[in-house]
Amino acid sequence: MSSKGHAPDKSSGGKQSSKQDAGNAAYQDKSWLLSVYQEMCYFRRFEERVLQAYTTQKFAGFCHVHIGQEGLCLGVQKALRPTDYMISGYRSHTQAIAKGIPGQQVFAELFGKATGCSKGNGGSMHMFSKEHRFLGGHGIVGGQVPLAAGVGFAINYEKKDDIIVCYIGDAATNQGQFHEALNMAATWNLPCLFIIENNRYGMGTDIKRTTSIDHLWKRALAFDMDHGQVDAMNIQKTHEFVSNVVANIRKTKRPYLLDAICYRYKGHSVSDPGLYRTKEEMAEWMAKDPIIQLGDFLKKNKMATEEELKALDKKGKERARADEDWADEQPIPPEDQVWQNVYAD
Ligand SMILES: Cc1ncc(C[n+]2csc(CCOP(=O)(O)OP(=O)(O)O)c2C)c(N)n1
Ligand SMILES: [Mg+2]
Repeated sequence: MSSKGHAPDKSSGGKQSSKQDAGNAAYQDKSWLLSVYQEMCYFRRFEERVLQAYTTQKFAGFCHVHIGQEGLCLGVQKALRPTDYMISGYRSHTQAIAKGIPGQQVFAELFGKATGCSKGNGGSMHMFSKEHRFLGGHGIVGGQVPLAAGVGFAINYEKKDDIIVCYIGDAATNQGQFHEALNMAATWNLPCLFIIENNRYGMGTDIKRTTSIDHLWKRALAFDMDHGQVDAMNIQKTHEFVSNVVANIRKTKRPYLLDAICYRYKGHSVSDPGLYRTKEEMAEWMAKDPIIQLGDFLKKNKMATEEELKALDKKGKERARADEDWADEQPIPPEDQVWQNVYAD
């Protein structure tokens, strides 16, 4: 693993470069691959149900789905220990599930139910679970980055060998607090893995119109921080790469900035039809779909047939439906909950 990072397509000025190919046999284990295939299908079906529930007015407010970015979500999670922390932005339903929060509780949270993971107080943008060390769900763009640095500081203070993964949007890297927090993390050697979910758009604006650099890993150069770039449409590459990064952070305690190249298929939120993108661009990215890529790999290597893959997808679909059905039956919070956690006792 490089000490100062790499970029597969261009030298970053780092000391060494590290490989990105899915060459390690551990990541070609059949049962592991089939299980992550099924989980990615479940995440996709879950988000499709969320969209459907929103458009049929089962809930309201903000709602941002993660469809297309499943490979990153799962590839990262599989590289972590349960005691590691995670913090994210508002596009985090399936990240919360990956971190261990039951999908039923995420659906119940969307519906504002008492048994939602934030007791129905948070909604789509504020999934949270202390138990599962998922520290939000944050609606303020970039707001999670200084919080992640704080958690990194606490991990070191308590002499633990956990790490914190902090997801950030590409547009969020233009926020001042992103730069302040990365500077602190690098200066104090905090065990933070900052992952840029580089889907190339901030709402409807192409990154090229807002950002002066061509590769977002270059943000790390200003802080002399370890960094790299990964093809996050491919779960095998992502998992192998992130596993190495995580092991390195645990060993060195140095933070890392990962530029994860991905794409969101839907608009920014439920109210955005995404018309600023061409059909050709969409088709180009959908051809690299993480679920299709892994399915093709499984078929090519005779690990699964088309029928077996369909059956795994069906299971994912049923699981998502069961989550929603469960959430439908849950009670709404008691009226006096509205005053809880507002003022100090
Ligand atoms: C401080 C702040 N400024 C602006 C907004 C409005 N806003 C919400 S999402 C967003 C774009 C963020 O894009 P990106 O960071 O790339 O994340 P993505 O939605 O692509 O996952 C903006 C400008 C906000 N929520 N907070
Ligand atoms: Mg973005």
